[in-house]
Amino acid sequence: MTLKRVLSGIQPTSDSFHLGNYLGAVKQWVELQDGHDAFYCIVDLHALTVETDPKLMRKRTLISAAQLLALGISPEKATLFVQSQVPQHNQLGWIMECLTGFGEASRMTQFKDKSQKSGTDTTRVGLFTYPMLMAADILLYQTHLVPVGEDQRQHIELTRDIAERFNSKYGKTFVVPEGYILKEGAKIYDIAEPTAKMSKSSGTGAGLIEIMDSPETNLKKIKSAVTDAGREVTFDSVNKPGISNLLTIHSALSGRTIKELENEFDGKGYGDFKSAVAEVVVEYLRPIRSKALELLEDEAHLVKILHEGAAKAQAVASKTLEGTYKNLGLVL
Ligand code: AQP
Repeated sequence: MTLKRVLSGIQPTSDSFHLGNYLGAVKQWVELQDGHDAFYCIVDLHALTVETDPKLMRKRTLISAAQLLALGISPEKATLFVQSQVPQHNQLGWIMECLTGFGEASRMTQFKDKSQKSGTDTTRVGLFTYPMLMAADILLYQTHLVPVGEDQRQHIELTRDIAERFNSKYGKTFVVPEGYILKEGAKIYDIAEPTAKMSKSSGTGAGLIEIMDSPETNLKKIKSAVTDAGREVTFDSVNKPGISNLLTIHSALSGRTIKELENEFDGKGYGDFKSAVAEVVVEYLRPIRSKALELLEDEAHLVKILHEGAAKAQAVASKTLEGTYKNLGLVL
């Protein structure tokens, strides 16, 4: 039986992943590497859509690899690689751009939000075409499942539309992928501003729980998390977004249901609850951070894992690209 293929990517745009990246995406990556043929990619070309510093780019790519391994991605089970080391991504990316309508691309809310924030003078064309490169990332691997957070749903829909359009116009070339988006925990909110997505590029930093931050820093941030009116620890995302977000985080990391947590904290105040969340988060992240720091001490080993992953990825990607060129009538 051939295993279903899984693909997902993460940008090396920060010195640390945050809890939203982990709970919305990477935790599922780890689970899906068993029983699936998984490809996980550090999408450095996507990171170039905003201002970058070459020194930071290298450092953050390696930090990303170290964190993914520390979080449980195994190079024996999954193919872990860097996007720019597989040139077929750019090559198929162009084809995807030529298949996407300008109006269709203009409807992408992530582009609208980000470009509105930074203004047209500093917004790059690459940010606009980012979803088409993402479609290429996915379709190159004949992917069945794409584990991502809720914020990527629209990009997955676009990928499906492009794949279906290509297949019906030029003959069956791509598997039409499905998003793998959790019902609960697919969107983790900023703990200082719980109506906004936890994100590296927005917010003050006070609401961002980072995997590579020290236990002391994370403890402090969670104890200062914004809560809501009232004192009942109950899940109500409309009236109690702060407490609901903390319940989601606790539940995802401790494996206990929201109902169990509501019962445990029945009659106790927000202070006790926040202390419990802080302890769960800090103890969960402590060994992961240590492991990532240890892996970073041997850069050559990290680079070797990534090179081996890129070779495996290229073998699959080159086949799809060849089929795509052939179906488009390009002379091979
Ligand atoms: N807050 C979140 N909740 C759930 N999932 C999230 N993801 C990101 N934020 C949340 C998921 O993480 C994966 C990697 O995404 P990325 O590499 O695109 O990271 P990002 O979008 O750069 O992370 P940020 O913090 O959201 O950065 P900004 O806002 O600066 O672009 C994806 O599967 C994503 O869904």
